[in-house]
Amino acid sequence: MKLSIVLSTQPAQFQAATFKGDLEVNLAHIAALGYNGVELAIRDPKLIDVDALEASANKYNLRVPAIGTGQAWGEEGLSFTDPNPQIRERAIERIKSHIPAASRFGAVIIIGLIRGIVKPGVDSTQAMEWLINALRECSEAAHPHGIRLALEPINRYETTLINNTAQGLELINRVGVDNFGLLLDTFHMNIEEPAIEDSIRQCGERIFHFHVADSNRWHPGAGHLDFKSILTALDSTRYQGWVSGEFLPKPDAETAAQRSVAFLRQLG
Ligand code: LER
Ligand code: MN
Repeated sequence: MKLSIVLSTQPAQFQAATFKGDLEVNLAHIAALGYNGVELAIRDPKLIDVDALEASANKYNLRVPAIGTGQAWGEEGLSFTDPNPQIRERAIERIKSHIPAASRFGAVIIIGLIRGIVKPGVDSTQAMEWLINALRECSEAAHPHGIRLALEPINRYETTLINNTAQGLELINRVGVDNFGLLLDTFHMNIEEPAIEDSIRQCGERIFHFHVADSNRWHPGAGHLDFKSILTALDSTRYQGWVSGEFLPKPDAETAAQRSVAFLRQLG
């Protein structure tokens, strides 16, 4: 099992990015704990020195399987479904601007909260149309670089657009491009899916990335999810990607990361 963990490259409010702060120190800790990679949360690639980042990741022998983009929503309010066309356009350009770094690392680009919510006064059919067009445009721009986009179904308390895998699969059909798939997150699945394992099997080869957190969003092993059964279902889809920890830094980031890697590795 290839294990990674979320690391924020810039200050952010999002609480479940386990590691924040000094990048080099965090990379050293993550590698020492036995992780194989880091999922980088990047608000704006313009603020990042990709060469330096690549050199640091290489120094600690860490891969970068995915790039998280949600901070552009959390910190700047960019979204694919904002009623203001300029904000929608900036969100599309922001996602396209991740393509060079994603190509460098061979990383999946994550579409989380930057998809937005159905804002008051916006018709939900219209919001869905904006979303589909934006996803198609970004996926088509990423395609020649061999880069894939993964939309994450996110629970109802955080967004009103695409909460579960059934909606995610319908969206895939409507976007209609091969390099667009899903990121499944066990925390959100525990809230929204009738049966987590069935949903994983239904998504099959369209699972492009996978987040793990327990039912309470602490590290795996701290809540009541059955990770043995969940990972067996993931394996049955012939998933070749990464299992990426995205959980609260509780009781603290290092302890959580250490307990997660120990717990997941003993599951086999
Ligand atoms: C991001 O991966 C995520 O899971 C969301 O909860 C972001 O708020
Ligand atoms: Mn997630």
